[in-house]
Amino acid sequence: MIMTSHSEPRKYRTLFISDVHLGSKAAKTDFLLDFLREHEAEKIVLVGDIVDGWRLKRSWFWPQDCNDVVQKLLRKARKGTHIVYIPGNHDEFLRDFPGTHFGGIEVAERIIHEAADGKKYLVLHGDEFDVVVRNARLLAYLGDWAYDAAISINVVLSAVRRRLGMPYWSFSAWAKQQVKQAVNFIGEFQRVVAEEARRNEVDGVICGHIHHAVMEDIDGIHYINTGDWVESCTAVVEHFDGRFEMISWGHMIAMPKKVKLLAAPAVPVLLPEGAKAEDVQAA
Ligand SMILES: [Mn+2]
Repeated sequence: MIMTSHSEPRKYRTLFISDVHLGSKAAKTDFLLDFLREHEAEKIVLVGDIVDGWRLKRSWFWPQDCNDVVQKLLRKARKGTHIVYIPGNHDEFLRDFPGTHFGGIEVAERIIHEAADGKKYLVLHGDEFDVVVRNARLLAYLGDWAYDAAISINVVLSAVRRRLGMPYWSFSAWAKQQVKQAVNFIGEFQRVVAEEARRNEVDGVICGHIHHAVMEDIDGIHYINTGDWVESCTAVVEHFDGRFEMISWGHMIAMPKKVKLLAAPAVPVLLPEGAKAEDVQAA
């Protein structure tokens, strides 16, 4: 556990965290615990893949740190923090419970977040767009109905696979194996998600899933990806004036681990042999 001696935690209007992958050995729970101690917000949105259900299904790995993270969040909820949990594809077991609450934490498929400055943001995990990115050219040709159908089919297929006990087939995972195409994939994903925000007539979108933290303008849409707590240790905060900021917590703590962190690929297990992290990071 990391011991730090800061005074008061920093306060924000909203805090967005995704892709913690609790239950996977790669989860940087010590960093996250430290981060949660130092940061408070009126509202915390968990943007998916917080618990790695697939990993847990294969082999149970749940050290005390994982309980500490859950306890920390539940305690914050008890103390009045509004916490929303948007399930991702790794914690899709929660998708069967939209609208329910557990321990004061609300489960929702996606939400519209209204920032302090009145701007609206669509918040979702983002895995439903894997299929759209994969078939981008075909869907553009076929039009809107095919786009909607592709997303619905993907949702139904993954539900069927789940019932059969099969792991979710993730296009992003597959795409990252094709290292040369990974750069294209990230760009395509961002474009498709921004397009979904436009369809919802909002100013921006906040998502996770591809473990690529970034805040940028994509054709007039404010695209925010919260990154992950497997490698980059990033979170996005909304200040009380509606301004968003990316916080990179891995770089905030000076410790030997940092060197390893910077050198590790975004999703180490997904890289083919001989591939270098830089190949993926090049985007
Ligand atoms: Mn995901």
